[in-house]
Amino acid sequence: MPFSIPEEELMEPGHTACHGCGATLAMRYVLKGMGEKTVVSVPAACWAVIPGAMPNRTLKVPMVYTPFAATGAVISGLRGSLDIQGKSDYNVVGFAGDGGTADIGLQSLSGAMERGHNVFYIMYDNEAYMNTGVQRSGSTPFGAETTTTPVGKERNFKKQQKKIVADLMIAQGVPYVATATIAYPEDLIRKIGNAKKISGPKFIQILAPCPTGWYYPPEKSVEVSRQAVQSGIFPLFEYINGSIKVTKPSKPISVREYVSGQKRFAHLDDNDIEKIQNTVNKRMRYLLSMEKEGIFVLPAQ
Ligand SMILES: Cc1ncc(C[n+]2csc(CCOP(=O)(O)OP(=O)(O)O)c2C)c(N)n1
Repeated sequence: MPFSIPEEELMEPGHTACHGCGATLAMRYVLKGMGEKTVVSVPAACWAVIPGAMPNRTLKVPMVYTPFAATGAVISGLRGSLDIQGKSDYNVVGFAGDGGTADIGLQSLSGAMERGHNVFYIMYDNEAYMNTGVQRSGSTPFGAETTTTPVGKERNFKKQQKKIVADLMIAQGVPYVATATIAYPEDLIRKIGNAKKISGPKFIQILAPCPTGWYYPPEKSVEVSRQAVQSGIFPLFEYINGSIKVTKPSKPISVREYVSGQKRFAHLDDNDIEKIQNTVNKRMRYLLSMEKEGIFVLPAQ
């Protein structure tokens, strides 16, 4: 069946984000996929300030602000209260940054998913704590410079690998897990549509490039996001109940090309880039083997 992007906009102009903010497009596309019967919960993050102050608000749907660590708990409660009110047709969406997901909110997220609530958790992944000034998170990739991993003479860039929260969600039995990015809106919105068909917890990780923290020109956000997919740095996949479908890059590029446009990687030498390329190749091979073999996990329920 032909797929078309819904015309209705649930995000209005006038937000307070930086120029070129990938996270604003992520929210816009997520809401297009969700529709107006949606309640969003946002923890401390860029998106806590992006909608602006009352009475000026960017979003046409209700939004609940939560403490940094609490998104999973709050969406569990929202689901329960809407169901009691007979509003089970409303989508409950947690929309949190990578710091609020991979680090401080992980226990709350994991608990909500384990309890099996019928909720969506969207991790918008700009790969650092951007709202407070580009500090490293568990989701910052190996090699990146941040304000807490300043390169200097010691080459003190981030030495740990990116924590892949989507894999953690699969491992704990979440029935729907996908990755998406703002360069491919049809893919993103289609995945929201597929997730809506599943009753239970759903987790989608959206790469949302950040010109302010990745140090590239703001007009390049969509291009950088596309390069992340085409280089294999951020593979797109959709996992439903044991089966995973991986999108093979249509016009593959090298890791070198991806990192060369972002100043957060400017210090990397040939060895570092080769190390990242090897990791990317191995990860893609792993995902493709999972696509072939299927993934066995104990179902959550
Ligand atoms: C318990 C607690 N610790 C620290 C903060 C300060 N704080 C507010 S937003 C933020 C960064 C959020 O980073 P992330 O979740 O990655 O979202 P982003 O800002 O990148 O959108 C931090 C550290 C806070 N609000 N609450």
